[in-house]
Amino acid sequence: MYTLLSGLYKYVFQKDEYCVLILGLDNAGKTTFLEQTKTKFSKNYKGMNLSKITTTVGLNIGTIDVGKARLMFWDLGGQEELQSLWDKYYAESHGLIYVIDSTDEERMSESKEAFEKMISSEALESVPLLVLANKQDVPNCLSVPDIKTAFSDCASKIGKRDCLVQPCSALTGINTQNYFKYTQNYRKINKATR
Ligand SMILES: Nc1nc2c(ncn2[C@@H]2O[C@H](COP(=O)(O)OP(=O)(O)OP(=O)(O)O)[C@@H](O)[C@H]2O)c(=O)[nH]1
Ligand SMILES: [Mg+2]
Repeated sequence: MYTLLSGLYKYVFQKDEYCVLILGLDNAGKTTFLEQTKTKFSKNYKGMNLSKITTTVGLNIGTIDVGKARLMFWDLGGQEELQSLWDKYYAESHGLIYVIDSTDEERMSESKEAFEKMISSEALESVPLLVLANKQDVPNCLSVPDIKTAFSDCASKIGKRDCLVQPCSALTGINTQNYFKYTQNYRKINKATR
């Protein structure tokens, strides 16, 4: 009887927990995105001043609840010397958000290389991927089709994994909730495959 009741309790109240990695070059807007997301999804969270965010040395963690899912975000520093730490987190992740600075045409190939290296990892093989073309509030930034062209070499490495590319602005909050749809996708996929 206890087992039955505790099973029922868990079924009704316990949330499925997922770890979502937020990666991308330094200055892409990962921490801004995390703060914006925490503010949007957590009722009592008083968001920090987005203009006061400084470069991440190490990692920031944030948790939000979306329906029956609890998402734990790991936002890692994107500076070159910190990128070697990214793969330590791959095996534990259920979802991946890769943030691109759409205003930084000069570093687009550097971002593509970091992305390519990341998705080549076996540990991420079945992990669904959300690519955010960030800073779309800035006039004349690169569009999603421009970014898809710059990343076109990576198509075969993305393979059949679930991948969505979204324009957004972490600073203004435009489109930052779109990954909700993605969350539902990865829940289904991860339940089946991981
Ligand atoms: N205009 C604009 N600026 C943004 C946006 N998102 C982030 N920024 C700015 O870009 C800069 C870097 O943002 P961060 O969130 O610190 O970038 P990060 O990817 O976490 O960088 P690292 O921690 O160094 O890896 C900050 O000055 C932000 O205010 C955006 O959507 N639009
Ligand atoms: Mg950061």
